[in-house]
Amino acid sequence: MKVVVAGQGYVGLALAVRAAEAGHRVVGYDVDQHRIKMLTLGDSYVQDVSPERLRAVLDSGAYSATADATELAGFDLAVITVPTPLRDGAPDLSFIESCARTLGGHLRADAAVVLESTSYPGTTREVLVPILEEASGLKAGDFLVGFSPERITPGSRRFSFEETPKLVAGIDPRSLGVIKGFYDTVFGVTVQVSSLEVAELAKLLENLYRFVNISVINEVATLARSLGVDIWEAIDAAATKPFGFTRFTPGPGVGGHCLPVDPLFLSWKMQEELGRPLRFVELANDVNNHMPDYVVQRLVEALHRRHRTVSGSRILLLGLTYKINATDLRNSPSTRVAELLINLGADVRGAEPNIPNSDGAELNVPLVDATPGEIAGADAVVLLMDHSRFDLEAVQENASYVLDCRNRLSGANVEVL
Ligand code: SAJ
Repeated sequence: MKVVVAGQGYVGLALAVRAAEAGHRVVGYDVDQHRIKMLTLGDSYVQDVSPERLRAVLDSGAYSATADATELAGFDLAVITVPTPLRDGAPDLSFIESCARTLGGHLRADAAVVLESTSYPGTTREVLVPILEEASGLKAGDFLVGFSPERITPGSRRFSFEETPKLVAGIDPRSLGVIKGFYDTVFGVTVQVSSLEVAELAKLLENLYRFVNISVINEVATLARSLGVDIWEAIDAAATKPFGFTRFTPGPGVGGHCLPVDPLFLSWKMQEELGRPLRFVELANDVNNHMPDYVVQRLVEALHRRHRTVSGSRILLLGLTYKINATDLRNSPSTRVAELLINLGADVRGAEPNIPNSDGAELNVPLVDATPGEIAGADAVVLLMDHSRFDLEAVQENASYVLDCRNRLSGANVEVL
């Protein structure tokens, strides 16, 4: 099929390259000219798409990248993989809307448009379809429409892109048939559901589940600490139960552009529909958002025991991106920890091997390498993200004090969160 993938970020590029490898003729469309320039040169900026794979589909002619919407003409199937951020707690669908207008201008009868971007139940039917109809002069049914949530886990070594089952929904049986037929050529397993809204809600359930359950563990971790009980051992013990329990671990907060964001789509829709908040999301948000404060509170206590104050102390933060081995800084709790410590007058430095030190400009802390000297020179080290690139032995040996938020270290100089 002639396939357009609109939005060439970590979701769209992975899908575009995979579809090209599966034999489709794919046009990767993005409004960001710099991205298109890099893609055309074969430079992949997406962790899970290697330059070799990108160059192979470029060379074969199966994939091309463009910012020129006229090159979208004649597509059989277009997938929308653009961001759906929140603006002051409300969904910002402007990227979907502008993309729909662009695609609608090239939408022909019997061609399909699939939304992959995460949003509240009803978005495809109530927002996307009317714009496509208006821009194309056609009616849904003349063209095909579907929703298929992305399930990419950046940097995951366990679950590959194509092996993760893919939910597929269509606005009508014909849409479902054609769209499922496309995804069957790209993914090992596709799972069809009976409506667009079921697929939209399923996606939000996946991340609501994680977000709330991580917040439960975070809150109980603060109690366990006060009781002098090792929460990490208690979690491992609970996890020996082979059913009915999923292992989540405490941390300095919940970052990224999925977990802290997706549940808020549901919260917003609940308020819209029923006039009251989705209380679990509000509570989980509050607990998770206060974990950076809890990290700082633990540091204040630890330094106090050493007759030091945070003010004037040198503190080395290990791991500034939002999760282990991630390269993304979005909503990272680490930057909140840094901000709180700087406000208390600490000399804060950050070690983040997953981003170039030059990217430190956008961060609020100077970036250093986690050398034995930097570790030994700090009054306190905080292990926030236990990236594989860190030499944890060197941390354990050289730090005078470590607050270990990931339970990876041991020793008299180590305290766990
Ligand atoms: N976190 C904890 N404790 C945990 C798990 C996570 O504190 O037990 C924190 C992480 O440090 C991070 C945040 O939560 O700051 C989010 O971590 P995550 O493991 O959920 O990773 P994400 O945000 O990349 O979530 C994605 C999601 N994938 C999609 O939305 C397609 C999620 O559904 C996946 O389950 C998750 O990856 C995954 O399993 O890696």
